[in-house]
Amino acid sequence: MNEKIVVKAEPYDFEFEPRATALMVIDMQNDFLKPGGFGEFLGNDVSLLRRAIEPIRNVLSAVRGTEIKVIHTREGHRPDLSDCPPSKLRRGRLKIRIGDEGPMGRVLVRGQKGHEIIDELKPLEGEPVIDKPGKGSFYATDLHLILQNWGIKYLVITGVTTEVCVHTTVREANDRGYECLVLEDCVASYFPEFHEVGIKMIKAQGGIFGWVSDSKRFIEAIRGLK
Ligand code: C5J
Repeated sequence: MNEKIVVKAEPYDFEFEPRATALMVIDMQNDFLKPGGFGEFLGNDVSLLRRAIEPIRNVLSAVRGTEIKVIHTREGHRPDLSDCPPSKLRRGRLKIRIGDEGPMGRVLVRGQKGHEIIDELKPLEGEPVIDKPGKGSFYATDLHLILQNWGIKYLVITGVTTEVCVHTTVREANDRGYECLVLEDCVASYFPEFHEVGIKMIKAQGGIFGWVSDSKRFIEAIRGLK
């Protein structure tokens, strides 16, 4: 469909072409959302992130079967940790660090249970999963290449955490020329106050990093695409 769809959003309506749009689901992994993972070892209450699961699930089922592409990311490292900066390994002086054995296998290591995307949001065949060593989804990954090959101009952003991997990705995407729409109820933080300010920062100054809407307004806008 060449026609543009309009979503009610802030700071003003977001217009996008479905065939040039990708839905990104960022880092919805056991390590961040389940007890006994990296998020908990950092000292966080991981239950705070669960509020995003149901809205993301609704958006995924609205988007699947339309021209809008779906792409997932996971934060984590090679088993030999050769892609993990020593600064990241040291940071926090944690008792259980990246690469150590935890209840869900080695923490934040690819191939381990903790690194997997949560059961509720498992990727379907044909939906690429980008493994990233950093917070930003573009850094040291082939995300930009895939999006360019698909002709993507617009990104609909969901996932965790609002002020860390979501924000870093939105900022990276913005500098690469993508128009980003963040769905407020589909992103979450261990710190509700950071979530609130993080969302405000995206849409301030005329949408300095992009637009903000929510799952209901987005789903309403794409009703009729299937
Ligand atoms: C964090 C992320 N918070 N996915 N990672 O360490 O936001």
